[in-house]
Amino acid sequence: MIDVHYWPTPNGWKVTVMLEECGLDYNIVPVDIGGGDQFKAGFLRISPNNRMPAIVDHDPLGGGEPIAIFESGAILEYLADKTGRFLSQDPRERYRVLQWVHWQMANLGPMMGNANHFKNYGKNIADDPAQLEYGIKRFVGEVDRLAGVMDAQLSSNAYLAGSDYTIADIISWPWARLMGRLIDEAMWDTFPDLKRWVDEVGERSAVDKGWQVGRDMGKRDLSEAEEQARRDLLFNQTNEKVRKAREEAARTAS
Ligand SMILES: N[C@@H](CCC(=O)N[C@@H](CS)C(=O)NCC(=O)O)C(=O)O
Repeated sequence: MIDVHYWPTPNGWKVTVMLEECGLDYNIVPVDIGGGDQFKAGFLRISPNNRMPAIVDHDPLGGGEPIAIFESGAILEYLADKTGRFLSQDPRERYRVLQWVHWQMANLGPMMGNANHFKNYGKNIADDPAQLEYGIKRFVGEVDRLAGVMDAQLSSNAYLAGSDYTIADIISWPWARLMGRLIDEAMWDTFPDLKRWVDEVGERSAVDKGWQVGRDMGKRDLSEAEEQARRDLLFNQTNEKVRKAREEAARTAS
């Protein structure tokens, strides 16, 4: 059995989609990131960067003690190696896939995360709209550039890393499907091959099942003050702020 430390966000969906694609049994361990679960000592032992997703495989590849892994790219690579699916062992094919996996981890995820931060939470993080302007321009511009990179690749390939569906697609789809919300929905006309791929991958039953896992976890009736407290916990983390959150998590656990 694999424990998945999870909250329903694009980075979390990558793992549930992969587990569904591979037909592996898993157990969801909720990490309420607005409530501070990512600062609890037990979670930090698995994921020292205080970010989910993370997994613990109790029946690990290679046998022996359970294996704990954080960072979604490493998790997908591990699950692919464990099942022999969606990542070839042939070096040429393997690195064709892994370069897109690393591309997603270093580009699409972080740029979309930052664009979302400035564009959708802007009014909560800065009083002066001018303060937000550069952040929006920079990061939405990067998302637009990355949409072009994907569209060009997908204009001559069925999938991101070539003719086969691989972990490069599984890791990129949960973010890519949300690009219209950051750029604007009309963008899909500018990037038709990206749109074709987003629709086609989204129609896979494992993908549909995986991204709906824990859909209601994040939905609660919260007051504006409670919403603000959750945002305060998540945004602008410094060492000092994380240290205090860790101490608070330890206090409430004991
Ligand atoms: N590179 C990491 C990113 C993970 C990440 O940013 N997770 C967010 C949710 S999508 C999180 O756990 N945030 C908690 C926090 O900011 O304290 C991965 O792909 O696993």
